[in-house]
Amino acid sequence: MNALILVDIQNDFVQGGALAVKDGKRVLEVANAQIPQFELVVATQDWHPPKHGSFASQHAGVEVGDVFDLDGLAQTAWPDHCIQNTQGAEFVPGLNVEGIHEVVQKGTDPSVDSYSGFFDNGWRCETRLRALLEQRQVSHLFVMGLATDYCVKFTVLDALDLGFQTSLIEAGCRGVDLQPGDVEEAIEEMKQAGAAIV
Ligand code: VGL
Ligand code: ZN
Repeated sequence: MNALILVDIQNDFVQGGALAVKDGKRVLEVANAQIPQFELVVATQDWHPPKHGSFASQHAGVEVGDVFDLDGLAQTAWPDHCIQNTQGAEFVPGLNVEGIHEVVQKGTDPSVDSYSGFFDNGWRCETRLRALLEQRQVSHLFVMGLATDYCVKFTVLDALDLGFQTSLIEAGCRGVDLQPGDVEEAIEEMKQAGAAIV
């Protein structure tokens, strides 16, 4: 059985959002075209408490884009984004939310960031994503969304690690490209790890 994983298609990651990804809204049409083709559609949501440790605003002298130590892990500092129950954390209007069967939220622990839909960045805690997929006997994942070089990449790498056959729907992804070339590198990394790029 196949499942579609929609990664973080949320207001803060598209035009006008706190951490807008260039052309982020372009993933909507791809998502809406794909959704009806899957028996199981799972959407992840970045879902931070207001004082999340990944926010530059929480650390004196740390600016957006800096890398600092957060509880023993190298952490990129982000603007405040995807705060629980705010408009920025909502799915982008126009996304076919009726076609989404399950929503998995991540990034709720203020002390650790969580790019992957499966685990936090320290692989300390797991979301319910794997259990949900195993319950439905899913073997093949099709992954798309925002952002290619962060949440999409880490979701794909964890999925492969967990033994899921994994395909990246490239046209349905857009990236941050904090450093130019990051997106290309992320796609290469997913490919090397065994993802099919479709
Ligand atoms: C993401 C940076 C911080 C993402 C989430 O969804 O790719 N990136 N939080
Ligand atoms: Zn985040």
